[in-house]
Amino acid sequence: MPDSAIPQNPPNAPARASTTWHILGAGSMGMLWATRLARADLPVTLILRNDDRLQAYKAVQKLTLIEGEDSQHWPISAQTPETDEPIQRLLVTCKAYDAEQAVKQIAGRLSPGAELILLQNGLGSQQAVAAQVPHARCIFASSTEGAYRDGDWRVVFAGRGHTWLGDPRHGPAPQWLEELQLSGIAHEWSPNILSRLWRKLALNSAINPLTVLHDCRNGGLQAHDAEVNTLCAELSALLEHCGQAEAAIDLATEAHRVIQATANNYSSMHQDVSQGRRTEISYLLGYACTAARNRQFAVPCLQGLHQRLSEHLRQRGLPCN
Ligand code: NAD
Ligand code: KPL
Repeated sequence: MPDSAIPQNPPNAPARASTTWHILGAGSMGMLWATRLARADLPVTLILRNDDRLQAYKAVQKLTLIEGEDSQHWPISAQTPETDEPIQRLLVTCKAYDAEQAVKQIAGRLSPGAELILLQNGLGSQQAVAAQVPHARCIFASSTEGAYRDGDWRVVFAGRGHTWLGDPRHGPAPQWLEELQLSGIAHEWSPNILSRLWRKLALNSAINPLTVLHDCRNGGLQAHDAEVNTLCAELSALLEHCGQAEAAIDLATEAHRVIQATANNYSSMHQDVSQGRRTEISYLLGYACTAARNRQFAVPCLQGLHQRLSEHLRQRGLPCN
């Protein structure tokens, strides 16, 4: 498709009317989902922070999805949280530290039986959101896709991956998964999404903080094997203690595999710190340390790492929560 073309309905568009995908958080992941859903001719509406952001969007009125050499524009509708329109299906793509506040703003708009899909990394924010909307169904998601913004309203699809979705209350898989299929969003329904989220949290906690403190790419941790092993041993013991034994299986082996497979990459936390952005530390390493403290389970190395990282962030004027 040529650059600047605005694509028309594809032949595989679903015949029946679909529920609108409201997307709260038009950042990297929000735009990546919005453009692919729109590409499948599904109804999508962005919920932007405020009227300033809405006016800025109205000046362009489209999102751009960049995949390799290809760039496509999608004229997606947008509104503010204050808009008076009911929401049946909400994809939340804010950072973990913004999700609760963002959902609070639109909670009054949720229809009876509304569904929320929470795409935050780590743990803690999903539970906080779910507690705020007790009558809605909250589906948790864990994604290995990679995307970044290279300008306002522009997203680069940087790494193909997979998204696991699941219901922590073990409800059935929703019908709308077929819409993800139509949109080319690689996904799987996970019967134990908490285990998946814990596993990713553990890997991110063993790798990301060390890349920040050693100021290296993921591959640089090959010179710090012993430190990675010690952290993985504590994380595995903690996971087992928290009833997440499955997430603990061969954790160190997996951490070393990820370090090798992504050797040339900077971790997401390293990128956040080097660009002066707030990290999601409280929902990764911080969540693990709090879980240990609540259970009076000793994790001295994780706690030491948390303190060193918090100090490092403080020195750079970044929040350590
Ligand atoms: P991002 O910072 O690019 O996007 C977040 C967006 O939310 C921003 O546009 C921000 O303005 C918006 N926002 C914040 N508060 C809001 C509010 N009250 N109302 C409306 N919008 C609001 O973040 P991202 O990279 O898309 O990450 C989102 C989540 O997905 C994070 O938890 C991240 O860890 C996870 N994730 C990201 C990637 C990736 O490659 N980017 C991959 C996997 C998982
Ligand atoms: O997910 C990651 C991240 O950078 O956030 C990996 C590549 C697994 C490193 O922890």
